[in-house]
Amino acid sequence: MRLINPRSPLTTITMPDLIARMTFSRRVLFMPLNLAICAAVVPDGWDVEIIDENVTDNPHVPSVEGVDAVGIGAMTTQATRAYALADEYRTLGVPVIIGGIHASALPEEALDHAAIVCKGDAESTLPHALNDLTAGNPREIYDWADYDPAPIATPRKDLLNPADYLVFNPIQTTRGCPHGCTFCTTPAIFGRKFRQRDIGDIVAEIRQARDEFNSRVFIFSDDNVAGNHKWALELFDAIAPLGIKWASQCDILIARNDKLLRAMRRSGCLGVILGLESPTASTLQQAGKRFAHAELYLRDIKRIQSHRISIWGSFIFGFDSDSWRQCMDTVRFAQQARLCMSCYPILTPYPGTQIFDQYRSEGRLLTTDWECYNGSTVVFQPKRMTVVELRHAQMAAFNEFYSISSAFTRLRILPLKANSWMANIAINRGLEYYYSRKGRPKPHFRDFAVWDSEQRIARSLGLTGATLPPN
Ligand code: B12
Ligand code: SF4
Repeated sequence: MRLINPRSPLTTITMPDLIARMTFSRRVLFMPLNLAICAAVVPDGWDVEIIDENVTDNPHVPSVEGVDAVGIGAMTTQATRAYALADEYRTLGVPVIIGGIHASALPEEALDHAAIVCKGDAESTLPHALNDLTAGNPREIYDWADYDPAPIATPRKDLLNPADYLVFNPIQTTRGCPHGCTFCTTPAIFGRKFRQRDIGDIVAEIRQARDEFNSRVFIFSDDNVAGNHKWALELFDAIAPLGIKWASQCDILIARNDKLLRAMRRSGCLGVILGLESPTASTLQQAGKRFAHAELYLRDIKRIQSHRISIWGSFIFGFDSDSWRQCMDTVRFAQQARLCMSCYPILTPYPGTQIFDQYRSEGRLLTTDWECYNGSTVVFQPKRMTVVELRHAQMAAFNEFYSISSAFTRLRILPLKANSWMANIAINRGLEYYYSRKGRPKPHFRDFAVWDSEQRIARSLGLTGATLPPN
């Protein structure tokens, strides 16, 4: 069986040399954990190989030799390429199975290109699909909801080349999330079923990575590693003796549990990505983040930081109440909270989410070219900004947050946070390089004020059409 990770716009549309600069010359940030897990659950009797198009210079050329079936996994931004590959294999007469987050949201669309679609976890579906294929009577859709949930599998990393990836040993400890944010694919596709992996398996995978690859710092590739505080405490106590360092994603409710924060730090937690989305209450409301309270953000962030756990704040730009000033205030908030890192993806209405349904029914989707669903392209009509303004606000946010003066204020010199400094400088250099290659000045929020006054002058003169340059 051949498993394929299709090219992602992150590696093709973004400058590949920029990616290399920001990943210490590795080709790709993360290894395709989904396919390494698929490989682990392929039934006995099948040979398996993984092809990651993102680590090769040339696109994969489909061939039939030695291939009984092809499995393709894709998030939305990879779907177009996934379908092109599936079409080529279908023409060659090879049965194609498509799975992953996008096909789980739109199985009928995926069926136009593949013989079989697996909805949800591969652990619960792929063995059934392959056994039926061998028996000659496969179904079109295998939905994980129809089967007992299978335990989270240990990935087959032996099928990939560690030298290609910055993060070769991501460890998954949980799957899903107990919350139901309106823009998020996870509850939309997997429901709010929050599943935890066997702690013994997690410890064994970490030990193996430590022994085999000398890995000391791990990324727990979860949506919400501490979605269940009681279980998370057990996990953190179990990994504390391993002497590793780790980082992951979770929700801000950890701030209310000192015991958990102490256990996190004791177990080697360096930092967490928090999906803060916005420090504005009305925006959090549209995001459906019912458990989060903007007015408590600063206090909660300080509490987490007081345990020497760094915070990477993830914010989203483009909700209906967002104006450019509000986006600017979000960056100022991130600076005031002294976040070590932050990111500002553009709101993207992924298929399957409440926001996708809402924007489609309101006629606000500008495209369903899935390659554009990448967090850097505006694919819907925003309410309080133009498309160009929204993209400008995103890049102004990155530019201002990662400026050297901002880094000095947030990180200070002492005590030296070497990792955070390195990451901040890498991103600062990356932005510098990006705009010098584009031959354009770096964007700032002050451009909006200039632009506003130009518009006012233009209007008073009866002229129209002044726009900011695209990023
Ligand atoms: C780590 C991570 C990243 C990493 C690396 C991802 C990677 N491997 O390339 C980084 C930081 C680079 C990243 C970037 C982005 N990410 Co991300 N990321 C994640 C995260 C937290 C974990 C991914 C992971 O390893 N999952 C573990 C695997 C095992 O889960 P899985 O992929 O769902 O696979 C299972 C099933 O889907 C199925 N399956 C998958 N493939 C296949 C194939 C076959 C044949 C079969 C049968 C089954 C099957 O079986 C698997 C095992 O059970 C997920 C959250 C999540 N829930 O997955 C978000 C997530 C995948 N990311 C998301 C997004 C939006 C992005 C970005 C676009 C963000 C941005 N704005 O920049 C970029 C795009 C990256 C790109 N490649 O182009 C969204 C995807 C939404 C969507 N509809 O596409 C997710 C779901 C987050 C969310 N909650 O919305 N991401
Ligand atoms: S808390 Fe994060 S992972 Fe959970 S539903 Fe909300 S955005 Fe998704």
